[in-house]
Amino acid sequence: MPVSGAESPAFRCGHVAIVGRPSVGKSTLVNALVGERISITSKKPQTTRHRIVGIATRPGAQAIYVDTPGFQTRHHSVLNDRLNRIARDALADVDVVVVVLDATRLTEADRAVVRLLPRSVTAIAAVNKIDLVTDKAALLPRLAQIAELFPFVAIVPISAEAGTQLSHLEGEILTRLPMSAPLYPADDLTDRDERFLAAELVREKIFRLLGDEVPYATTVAVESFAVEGGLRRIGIVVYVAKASQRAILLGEGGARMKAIATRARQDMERLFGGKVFLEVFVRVQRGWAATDASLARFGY
Ligand SMILES: Nc1nc2c(ncn2[C@@H]2O[C@H](COP(=O)(O)OP(=O)(O)OP(=O)(O)O)[C@@H](O)[C@H]2O)c(=O)[nH]1
Ligand SMILES: [Mg+2]
Repeated sequence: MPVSGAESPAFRCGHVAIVGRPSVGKSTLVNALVGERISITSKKPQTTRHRIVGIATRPGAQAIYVDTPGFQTRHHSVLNDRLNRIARDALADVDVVVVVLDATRLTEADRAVVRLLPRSVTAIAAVNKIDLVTDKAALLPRLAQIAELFPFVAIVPISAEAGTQLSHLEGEILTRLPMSAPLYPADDLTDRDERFLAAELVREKIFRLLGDEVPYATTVAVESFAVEGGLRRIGIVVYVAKASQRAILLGEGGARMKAIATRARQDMERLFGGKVFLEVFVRVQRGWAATDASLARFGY
């Protein structure tokens, strides 16, 4: 139900799904549109594992962005199937879909994402990472190629990281939202609580600081979260699938884990606006990603 009704008759509000193949910059875009780092990002594909909402309230409009895991069809696992399902489900009941594409290359995975779109949906193509395109003339044929994929209502070249053309993209989105009172208070930035954000920040540092194997064998859970005045005491458990991964995560004399925890704590302090005392434990939990039932236990 709308939070406030009658005072702004011309208000627009609606849900905007952000979809695309892994690593195209969906979460970076959501963060840029919201103006706060609420969704974690990294160079590694499938960093995002949950549906997470970012809220941006402007004069006359509120966009509720639904960030999703990267949709991919190449690697099959119970977790990947789950991530694809989250991405697919996010397309239901939204007012606008933003398909994020990479200006430097269009792949079969991009086409697979576009095939998920119902024909009737209002879809905008955000062609991201234009800062990496040195030959701007190469952009035009790419945009023409994208126009062939789907009847997009707009195709907007952007750089989510550099902030290029984001207000243009936002304009295209907001004008297509239905007339409605805002669904969230104006200062809400996400639907997720601090516990979730804290766990995600630890997972982000693992994705950023480790190689290609361990992040995918890892999940994170909050064990304790207590607020004492301005101080938050947070205990987080990182689960890995094997003892060898635990050793890699800890690093020599625990140095790697220390770096992960320090960076995660600094980000938490900034995001929550207060001091954080963070403890991180690493436990081996064989098969945490093996079945739907065990994934559900870990919040997937
Ligand atoms: N050069 C450049 N890099 C970008 C841009 N946007 C995002 N990136 C980088 O691309 C990588 C992936 O970004 P994410 O936002 O995590 O991508 P994602 O689509 O959410 O990825 P998944 O959640 O794994 O599906 C990160 O290293 C970002 O810093 C951009 O506009 N330009
Ligand atoms: Mg993401």
